Amino acid sequence: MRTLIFATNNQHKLEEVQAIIGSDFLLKSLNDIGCSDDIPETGDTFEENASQKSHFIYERYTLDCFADDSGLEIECLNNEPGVYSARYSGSRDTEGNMHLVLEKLKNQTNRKARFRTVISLILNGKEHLFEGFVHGTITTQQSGNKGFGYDPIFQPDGYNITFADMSADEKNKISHRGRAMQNLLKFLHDQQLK
Ligand code: ITT
Repeated sequence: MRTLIFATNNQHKLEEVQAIIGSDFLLKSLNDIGCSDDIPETGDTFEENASQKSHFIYERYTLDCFADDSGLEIECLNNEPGVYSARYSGSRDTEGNMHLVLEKLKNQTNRKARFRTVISLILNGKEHLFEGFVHGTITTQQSGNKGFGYDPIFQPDGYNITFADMSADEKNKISHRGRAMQNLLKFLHDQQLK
């Protein structure tokens, strides 16, 4: 079985990706490889940040690895918070971040948004990028207690519940990260690396 390192410090992302990847690959976390560094993310785009994170690990450990950079893009806010999603309110305070979004969208009728993920995979020293989107709207109040981040205020198109109201399986089937991971898995299967 092939081993892949997922370069993230976000436990929720790790659990989502573990559920998607199933038993086809042995997924190892940064903890599993003894990496406790705060990996820099200084890019202006999801692509740059995902690439920065995967290269950081590859350069130190020379292991096949991937990293995801993701975030929420809100149409009427010129795609903010985007790459600043994790610290939109100035810190990693999920409640504060959601509160700021709801405040900025107060009285806004255009509440269209999307989540986007870019994954950078480094396999045998070569980088491959994968992308996933999910379109939806920002609700007027929080609902649900599952998931993480902005899930309680994001309602995917075609549903009348938020990501935080969904089971992990349901979210993974339609989410930005779920779709980007499906693209990555298809690539690995096509290369017969399973
Ligand atoms: P790593 O960089 O260690 O992977 P992170 O939390 O810093 O973890 P990102 O830089 O990709 O991850 O920041 C993404 C932020 O966007 C994240 O902290 C959440 O606030 C939000 N986000 C990303 N995916 C999300 C999802 O599926 N549901 C809700 N919010 C999400």
